[in-house]
Amino acid sequence: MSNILVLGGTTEASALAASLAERKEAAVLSYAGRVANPRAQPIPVRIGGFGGIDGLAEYLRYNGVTHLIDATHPFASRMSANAVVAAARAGVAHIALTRPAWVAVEGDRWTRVPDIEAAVAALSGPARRVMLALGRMHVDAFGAQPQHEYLLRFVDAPEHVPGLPRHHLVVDRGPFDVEGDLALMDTRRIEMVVCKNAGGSGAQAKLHAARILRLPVIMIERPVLPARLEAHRVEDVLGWLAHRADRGV
Ligand code: 3Y8
Ligand code: NAP
Repeated sequence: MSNILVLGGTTEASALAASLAERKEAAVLSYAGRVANPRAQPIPVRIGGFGGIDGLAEYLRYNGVTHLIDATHPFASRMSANAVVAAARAGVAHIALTRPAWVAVEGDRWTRVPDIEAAVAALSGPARRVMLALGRMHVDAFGAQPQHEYLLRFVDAPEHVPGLPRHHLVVDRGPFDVEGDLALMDTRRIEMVVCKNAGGSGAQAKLHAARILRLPVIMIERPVLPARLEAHRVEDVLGWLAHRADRGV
């Protein structure tokens, strides 16, 4: 009998949770607790960190988890690294559900940078109107480039005013659509977009809009993740679960 833990926080994790609910699988979806009201799920939800690798390994053992499915965001690198080690330590089957990185297509004007610090450095130069589509966690780093007029987009209203001298804040959660992002970027007269290579469809609208508006994009590449079994589609994860069930593991 399977007992599944899904590490969530992405569109794909929610799609997987819906499939597991349809199949009446015993499954729990886990959120870190980063936002006030995470999306409701059709399976039980737990919220909060596990307490590092040891905490997750203990959670897996104590709850008799048989399968750990890491469906977190590609930039949730600490969670993903912990999941690989904790699953091995607890003897639990592990797979990651992750989306392929976006690739530039005809008309895209991307500058790839390895990390947030490099994205900050790439903003040296005269004041521009910059859409900082990175959420809340990394905003302060861009204080090193205070000359720009920033457009920020957070999931929740912040407790403190963001530390960028000139900014406009939009409080909105995705998934976003091209029409909405086009209107936002046009209205705010955006000249450049900074974003993470999140992959997937939920955050992709701004790239389509940037292509239409012929805007440059600073694309932050993904952090390196440990070697692990990966799937790009929910149906592949369901196949992996079925295959292991057939083998009685
Ligand atoms: C708490 C749980 C679903 C999942 C929806 C996806 C799509 C919409 C687009 C932009 C980019 C950004 C941000 C973004 C998107 C989906 C997905 C995705 C990007 C929720 C959610 C949680 C979070 C955490 C939040 C981060 C922030 C990042 C905003 C739920 C809504 C910028 C990532 O305030 C904070 O501390 C927010 C933190 C990590 C990155 C940051 O540095 O601020 N996501 N986002 C999860 C938890 O607690 O475990 O409410 O659904 C989930 C989603 N956000 O099921 O529909 O699949 O990626 N999330 C990025 O891609 O750069 C917004 O504005 O264009
Ligand atoms: P992270 O930096 O890799 O993880 C930091 C710590 O947060 C982890 O060590 C763990 O705490 C806790 N954590 C992270 N994800 C968790 C989960 N799903 N369930 C329980 N605990 C979790 O992670 P992050 O980048 O802050 O991402 C947090 C959440 O937001 C994840 O669900 C992720 O999928 C979602 N998200 C992140 C981004 C992004 O840009 N980073 C974008 C969209 C969605 P302990 O060590 O105590 O176990």
